[in-house]
Amino acid sequence: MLKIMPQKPPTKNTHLISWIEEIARLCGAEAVQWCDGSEAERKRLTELAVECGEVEALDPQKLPGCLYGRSAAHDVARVEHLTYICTRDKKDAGPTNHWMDPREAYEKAGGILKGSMRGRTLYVVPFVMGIPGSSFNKIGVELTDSVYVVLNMRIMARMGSVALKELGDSPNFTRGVHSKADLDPARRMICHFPEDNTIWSVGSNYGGNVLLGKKCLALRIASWLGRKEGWLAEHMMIVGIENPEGEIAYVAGAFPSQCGKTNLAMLTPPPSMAGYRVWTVGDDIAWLRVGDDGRLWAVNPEAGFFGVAPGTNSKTNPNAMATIRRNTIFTNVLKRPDGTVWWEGMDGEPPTEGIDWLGKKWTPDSGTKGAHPNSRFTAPASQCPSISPEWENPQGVPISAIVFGGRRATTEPLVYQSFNWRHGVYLGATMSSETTSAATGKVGVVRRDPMAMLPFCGYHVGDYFGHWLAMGKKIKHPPLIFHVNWFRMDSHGKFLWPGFGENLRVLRWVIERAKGTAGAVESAIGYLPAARSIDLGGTGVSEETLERELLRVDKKEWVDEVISQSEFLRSVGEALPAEILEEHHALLRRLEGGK
Ligand code: GTP
Ligand code: SPV
Ligand code: MN
Repeated sequence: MLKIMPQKPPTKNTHLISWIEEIARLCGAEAVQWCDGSEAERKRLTELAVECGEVEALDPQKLPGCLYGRSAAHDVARVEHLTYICTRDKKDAGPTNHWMDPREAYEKAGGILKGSMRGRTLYVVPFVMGIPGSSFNKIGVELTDSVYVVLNMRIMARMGSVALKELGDSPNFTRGVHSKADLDPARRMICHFPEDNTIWSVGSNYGGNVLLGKKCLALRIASWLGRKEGWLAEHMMIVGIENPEGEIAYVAGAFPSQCGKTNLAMLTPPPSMAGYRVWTVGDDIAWLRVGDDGRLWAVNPEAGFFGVAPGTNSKTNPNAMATIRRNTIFTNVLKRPDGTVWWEGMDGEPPTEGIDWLGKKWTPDSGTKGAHPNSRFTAPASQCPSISPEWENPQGVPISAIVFGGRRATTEPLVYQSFNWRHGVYLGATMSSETTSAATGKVGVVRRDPMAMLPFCGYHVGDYFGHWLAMGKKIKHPPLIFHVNWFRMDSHGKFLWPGFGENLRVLRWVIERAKGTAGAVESAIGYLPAARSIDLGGTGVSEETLERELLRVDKKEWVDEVISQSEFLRSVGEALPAEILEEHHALLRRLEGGK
C-alpha cells in the first residue's frame, strides 16, 4: 500500500482504490481520508474546519449545528464561461456549451491539479444521487481538498458508507475530482467528460462549481446518461399539492437559477386556501422516468437544499426559515455580532452592525449589501416542515403537470397551457429569462434558457429537444405542460403578481386543468385561464388587472418574441428537430391570424 494511503481503504473496489491513488499522486496530497458520513466524522471535520479558518462556528444555542462560510470575493457563483463539456467530437457538446477537447482539458486541468494538494489532505467522498437501494440511482465519488465541500456534500447527498456499500466492486461510478488549487480565477475550470463519466473541477470553492453531485453529476452527466438510457435529468423542483378533499397532485417546475423553484416547492397556502397542503419533494433537480403505468414519475436525487438566502423570510418562505434553524451551513451572508446571520430581505430591521460577506465591518450606512445576492444556505431536506412523506420513495411521485417559467418583466403571461406535449416541448425549448447573480456575468439580461437547462445540459441542445419529443411518445399518460411568469411588471417596474404563497392559486388552476375541471380560453400562444377561473380573493389583484395585464397577450410583443426565438432556434443548427420549427411557424401563423 502507498504511503499516501495510510488508512486502510473501507472497500475492496480496486477500480476506486487505484483511481484514488492515481489522483492523490497527481495532486501531491499529503494524506488520504475516506469519509464514512458518520456523526463523529461530522464533529471532527467541523472542528478541523473551524480551527483552520475554513468556516466559522455560529451561536450553538440560537443556531445549533450551524456553520458560517465565506468564499473568495471573486468566487461567489457558477462560472458558465469556464464550464466545459469535453467530448471527443465537438458537435456532441452543441452550440450552447463551452467545449474543450478532452485531451487538452485533462492536460490543462491536470497541470493545475499537479501538486495542488501538497500539504493538504485529500478527502474521499463517496455519495449516492437518488434513493439508496433504487435501481435508478447513480453513484459518484468526489475527491476534494476542501473540508467545506465535504461538510456541504454530506448535507446535499447521501454520503459515505451507504454509497460504498451500494457501489460494491463495480467500476460504474462518476469520478469527480475537485481541488481549490490557488483559487485563481485565471486557473479555474469545471470540466465534464461524459464519455469517461468523469468531472474535474479546479480553482473554485463555490457551490455548483464544486459540489460535484449537484449540477455536474445530477444534471450535466445525468442528462447525457438520461438520453442514452431513456429518461430525463432536469433543473426542476417537485411539489405535491393536496386539495381539501385529500387528493394529492404532483407538479414539476423548471425555472432558471434564482427564479423561484425553492420558493414554489415550499410554498405556504394563502389564508383563503387554508384547506390546501403543500408537500415538498425537491427544490432544484428532478430525475424523470416513465412508469409501468404509463405516467411520468419524478425523484429528487438530492438530500438537501442549497437555497438562495436573500429575500427568504418568514412571510415569503416560512418552511425554509424553519428548515435552516439548525445543522445548516450559511455561505456569504452577513454575520451578526451575536453569532447569528442576516441577509437582505430577512425578517425585521437590518442589524446595526455586522461582518459582511467580504469579511468587512458593515453597518446599514455602508451603502453596500451585507450578504452577497447569491449567498446561500445548505440545509438537510429532512428538516423541512413541508417535506413530503414520499420524498424518499424510490419510485418517485407521479407528475400531473410540468410548468416552465422564467423571469420576464413583459410579454409572458402569468400562466398558459400548451396545446399538447409537442407544443409544450416548444414552450420549454424557447423559454427565456433575465439573468441573475447565480452565475457570474451581467444581471437582468433576457436570454433563451431552454427548459432552464442552458447551463446544465451535458450534450447537444438540439438532440436534447429531440429526446424530450421522443419521451413524449413513450409516455402513455403524459403530464400537461404549462408556462408561468411570476415576474411580470407594471409600467412603474412593480411586480403585478404578489407571488410566493399566492402562486398556489395558479398551481390550483394547473392541477384542475390536468383533472379536466377548470375552464380555459384558446389564444395564439396557448390556453389561458377562463374568466374567474383563478381565485383572486384576498390577493389585492383585481379581475381587471388579471385579464388586462397579467394575462395579456400583446401581439406586437409576441411578434418580437418570435423573432428573438428564431435567432436562438437558428443557432441550434441542423440538430433542431423539425417539430420544433413547425411549432414555431404555427405560432407565427396564429399570431398573424390575429387570434
Ligand atoms: P436556484 O437555487 O438558483 O436554482 O434558484 P431557485 O429557482 O430555487 O430560486 P428561489 O426560489 O431561491 O428564488 C430566487 C429569488 O426569487 C429569491 O430572491 C426569491 O425571493 C425570489 N422569488 C421567488 N419566488 C418569487 C415570486 O413568486 N415572486 C417574486 N417576485 N419573487 C420570487
Ligand atoms: C443554481 O445556480 O441553479 C443553483 C445553485 O441551484 S448552484 O448549485 O451553485 O448551481
Ligand atoms: Mn439551481
